[in-house]
Amino acid sequence: MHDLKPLFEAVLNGDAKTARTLTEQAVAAGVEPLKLVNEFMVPAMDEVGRRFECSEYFVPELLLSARAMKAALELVRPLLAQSGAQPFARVVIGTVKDDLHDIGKNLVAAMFEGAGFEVIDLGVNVAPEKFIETVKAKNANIVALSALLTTTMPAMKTTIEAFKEAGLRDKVKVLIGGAPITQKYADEIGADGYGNNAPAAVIVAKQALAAAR
Ligand code: B12
Repeated sequence: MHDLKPLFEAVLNGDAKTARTLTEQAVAAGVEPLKLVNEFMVPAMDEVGRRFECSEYFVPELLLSARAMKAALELVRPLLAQSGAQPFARVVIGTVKDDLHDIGKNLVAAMFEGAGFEVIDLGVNVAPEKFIETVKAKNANIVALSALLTTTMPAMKTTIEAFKEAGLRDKVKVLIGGAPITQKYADEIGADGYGNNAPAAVIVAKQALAAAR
């Protein structure tokens, strides 16, 4: 049996090269891709989240682990798609209109992927219409909006309003985040959830989905 603890450690330590190599080797040795994700990569990101929560890890470590996770997932994702494994849920994520900050958003996207969500990342400066179009086309259940500027925060409200006008507000859970965002703001604009870091994004997404079921 292949010893896969080093894969867990490579993701936890943010060693993308080793994470990729070990994943390649495990796949070649016939280890089931879903097992790699569920038993080694996701637990590693859970541990990263735990360390972040108790200030043992900070943003640089989070970014490195997220990058290692992405490097390993890139190899596994096509295999998972082939095996017909259903994603936990589908998230459309993007930084709102006129905002070009994407470091936090990328981290949130990687964390969602790590937690088994299918992620459609629209990038930065995303107009409300683009979110709507993509949610429709992909039948997504979650929209995750990121904003880092006080001047672009209102675009979150505009996006939620646009979902209402399109008659789609009941079909998706809208989560928001970014440095200037607060729970109070989320409540004010009628978002379904707010998280102040990437692991929290996954937790609020799961809570929002559970509340809808
Ligand atoms: C890096 C950076 C840039 C880079 C962005 C590079 C990139 N590819 O992202 C560059 C240089 C391009 C940039 C440009 C500008 N920036 Co800037 N930037 C920053 C800086 C230093 C760090 C942001 C960052 O990446 N943080 C690290 C990440 C990991 O944290 P995060 O984004 O907050 O994300 C975490 C959480 O918020 C949460 N989260 C994020 N998104 C989401 C989404 C959901 C759904 C959930 C649940 C959670 C969640 O999870 C993440 C992970 O933990 C901040 C300062 C700061 N301390 O925030 C200023 C800052 C945001 N920028 C600022 C400004 C003013 C600008 C400019 C206007 C500067 C200028 N005059 O040109 C431009 C605007 C460009 C534009 N139109 O967007 C101001 C904003 C002030 C304000 N109150 O609005 C800040 C606060 C700096 C300051 N103190 O003045 N910037």
